[in-house]
Amino acid sequence: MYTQVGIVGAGPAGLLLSRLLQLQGIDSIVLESRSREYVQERVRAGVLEQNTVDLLTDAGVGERMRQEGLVHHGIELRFQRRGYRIDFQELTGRSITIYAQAEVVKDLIDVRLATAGRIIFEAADASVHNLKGFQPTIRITQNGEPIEIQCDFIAGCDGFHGVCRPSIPDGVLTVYERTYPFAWLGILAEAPPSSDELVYSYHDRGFALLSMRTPQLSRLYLQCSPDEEIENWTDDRIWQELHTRLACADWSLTEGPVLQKGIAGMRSFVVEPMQYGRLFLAGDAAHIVPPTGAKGLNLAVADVRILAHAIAEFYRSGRHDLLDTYSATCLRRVWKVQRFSWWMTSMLHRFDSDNAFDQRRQLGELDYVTSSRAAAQSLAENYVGLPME
Ligand code: RFL
Ligand code: PHB
Repeated sequence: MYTQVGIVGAGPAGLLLSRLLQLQGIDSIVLESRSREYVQERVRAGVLEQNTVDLLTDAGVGERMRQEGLVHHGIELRFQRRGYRIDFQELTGRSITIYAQAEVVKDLIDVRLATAGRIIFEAADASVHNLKGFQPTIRITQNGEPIEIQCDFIAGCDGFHGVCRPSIPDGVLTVYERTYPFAWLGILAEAPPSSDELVYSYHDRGFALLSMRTPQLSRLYLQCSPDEEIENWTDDRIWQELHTRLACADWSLTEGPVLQKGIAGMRSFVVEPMQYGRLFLAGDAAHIVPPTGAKGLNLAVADVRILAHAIAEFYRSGRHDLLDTYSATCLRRVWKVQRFSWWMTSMLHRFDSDNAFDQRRQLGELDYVTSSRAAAQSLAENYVGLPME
């Protein structure tokens, strides 16, 4: 089997890349280890930057997002039982859209399958070979049969636990990493969101976040210990803790049946460079941000936009300078987004190692961000998404 671009992973990065290439007349095959149902139901991100919304719209996958997505013009920062709004529209003229990652994935799969796109689900034992040669290959097993796919390029869009990044020989990549001494316990609840906009709350007992998916579905998070067992968190205990940490004057939290719950660890992670020979890493395969800035999905989208453009230019003109500079181009944005995600995380979470000074300093920072236009504008500019270069 031959394809111009072999794409490992049918997350947002791999699927969007496949769509952007198709629009340039470039053929690809997407190889995914999980089933279609699994990737379409996975509960993940929910916040789309305006850049992401614009790109999905331009790629012809914006229709349902425009109808069902919730456009938000700000967020609330809450501390010491008071809420302070950061008005994105006024500070930046831009907005964000709440639309679940699973819906983005569904829309992309639908459009690819409707346009003769090739996606192989439940592709087992993926491995990548001959990365420095002119024709790298991907091997998989499908229904017990081995398959080899010859490619001009391979896109490693297989997430943090994928096979592409570990296939790069030792000594090539430099890893930059920070783990955080806490995790997020997240729930999806059948309850109308208790606020029109997202609420990020700093509390003595730890961070809490109120988000949403639809006018009927709330998504809520609590900072917890990374070795916490989900079994120890009954629904009652979760709601109790949310009430405490989100408490605010003249406001109440609406409860509802918990449909899903889970715990996710937090890390900041980058590899440099994001390419090796004809293998290009994109999205979580190359970098992870803690979720506090809502950037992971948006950063994956920014990578594949640059990669699709570089590959298209190569086929159009034979020029490979954009491919050669792919990693450097992406990393400029990656590090700015890493800084923002780390900063939001540090400002809003309780660290066990913090002393009374650190807590006062955090409150000073929250007071500054919510009272200085310059500081609020900096948060807003990053949250809605830095301009695409
Ligand atoms: P994905 O989505 O992990 O997709 C990778 C795909 O590759 C497949 N795969 C393989 N396929 C074949 N062979 C193999 N050996 C394979 N190994 C893996 C996987 O099954 C999967 O389908 O990576 P991608 O495309 O780079 O997308 C990244 C985003 O998913 C991620 O950054 C975001 O979900 C992060 N994130 C958030 N990002 C935002 O922009 N806004 C948010 O509000 C936001 N909230 C979140 C988040 C991530 C969270 N968790 C669970 C980590 C909230 C949470 C709780
Ligand atoms: C979400 O809705 O899942 C969400 C929102 C904002 C974040 C992280 C996750 O910062």
